[in-house]
Amino acid sequence: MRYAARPHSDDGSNSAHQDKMGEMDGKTAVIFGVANKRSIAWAITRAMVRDGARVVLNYQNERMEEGVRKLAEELPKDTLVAPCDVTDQEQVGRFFAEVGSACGGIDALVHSVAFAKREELGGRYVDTSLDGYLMAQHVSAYSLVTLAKAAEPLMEGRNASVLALTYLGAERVVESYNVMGVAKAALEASVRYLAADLGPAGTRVNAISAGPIKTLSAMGVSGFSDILKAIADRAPLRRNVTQEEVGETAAFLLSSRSSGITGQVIYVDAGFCIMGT
Ligand code: 1JT
Repeated sequence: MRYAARPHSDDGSNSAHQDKMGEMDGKTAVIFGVANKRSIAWAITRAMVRDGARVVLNYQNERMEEGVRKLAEELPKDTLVAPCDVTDQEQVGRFFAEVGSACGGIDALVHSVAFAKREELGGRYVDTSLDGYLMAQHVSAYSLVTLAKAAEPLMEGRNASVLALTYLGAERVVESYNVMGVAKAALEASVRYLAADLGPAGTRVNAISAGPIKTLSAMGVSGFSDILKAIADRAPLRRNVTQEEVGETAAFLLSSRSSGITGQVIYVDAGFCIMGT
C-alpha cells in the first residue's frame, strides 16, 4: 500500500515536492574533504543526506578528527567517519576496506581536497619550488587517482559517479593561483582519463569548476576578498557562487539524472568563464 501520506516518504508517491527527494535513497556517498562548516564538501554532504544517501566522511589526521565528528553529529546515525590521509596508501586501503564492510559498495565518490604552500599562492609561477610543485600535485591531483583505484572494486556495476572539484586557474592564467592551476590542470586531465578507464564498468567521472568561494582555506590566501569582488563585478550574475550552489550541481552529477555525462568539467561560477572582457 502506498497511499498513506508518510513523512519523509521515499517512494515519491505523495506530491511533486517529494518526487524530487530520495533520489539517493539506499545509496552510499563517500565524501573526502570536509574540514569545517564552510567546506564545499560539507555543502555536498548536506545535499547528499537530504537526497537520502548514507554518507561516509574522512578526516585527514587527529587534529581534524574532532571537527569532522562534531559536524557528523548533525547527520543521520548511520554516517561513517574514518581517518584517511589521501597521500597515505595504507590509510586509503584501510579506509575503503572499512567502507566495503560497513556499506557493501559505493555509489558516489567526492574529491574535494587540495593543498599548496601559502607562499606558492602568490608571486610568480616561475618561482615555484620542486617540493611545492610535487606537494600540490600529490595532494590535489594524484590523490584522485589513488581514491579512484581504491574505490573501483566497490563501485563496479553500480552506475557509480565520481566527482572532483576544480577551478578556472586550471585552463587560464589566474594571477596568484600558480602551482594550484597546474595541479588542477592535471586533475581535469585525470578526470578524462579516469572516465575512459572506469566507464566500461558503468562508473562516471566528472568535475565541477567552482567560482571562488569564501572557505577557510581560501581565506588564508592573501587578497582573496579582492579576488571575490573582482569576480562578482564581472560575472554575468554579478555575484559569487555559494557552497550550496556547488552542492546542488554535485547532487545532480552524483545522481542518475546525469547518467549520460562523463569526463566533463561543469562550471558553477555565476557565468564568469564565458566573459571575454
Ligand atoms: C587551495 C586553496 C586550493 C585555495 C583554493 C584552491 N582552489 C581554489 N581556491 C580558491 C582560490 C585561490 C586563489 C585564487 C582563486 C581562488 C588554499 C589552500 C591550498 C589549496 O586566485 C585567483 C589564489
